[in-house]
Amino acid sequence: MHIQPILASGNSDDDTDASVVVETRPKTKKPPLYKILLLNDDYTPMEFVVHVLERFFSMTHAQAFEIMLTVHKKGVAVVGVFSHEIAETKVSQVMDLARRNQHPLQCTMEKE
Ligand code: TYC
Repeated sequence: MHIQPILASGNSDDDTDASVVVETRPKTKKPPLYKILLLNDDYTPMEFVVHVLERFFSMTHAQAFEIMLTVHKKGVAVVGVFSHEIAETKVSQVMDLARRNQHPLQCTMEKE
């Protein structure tokens, strides 16, 4: 939704136009949020995925195990929702750890 200043305009278009801002509503656009998605694959060990969810998404072991199983069964799950910068950092951290451990785990982000 666009919010614009409300203008009171005397006439339309010339130099004598004495347009005056009579009211503005405060522009408080909420920052967009991004979902982080974890994707299933056939090779990443379940324990590694659980570890990733505990480490980067502050889940308990039980929560992490449950979400890991959801991804395993359904193919994908949202594992968190964050600002763009935080989401980008977490995706990088997950992808980096997976790569360093030679697992094909994939993690992506998309605007909510
Ligand atoms: N499917 C994997 C296995 O059977 C486990 C797994 C779960 C992998 C979640 C990725 O995001 C994932 N070892």
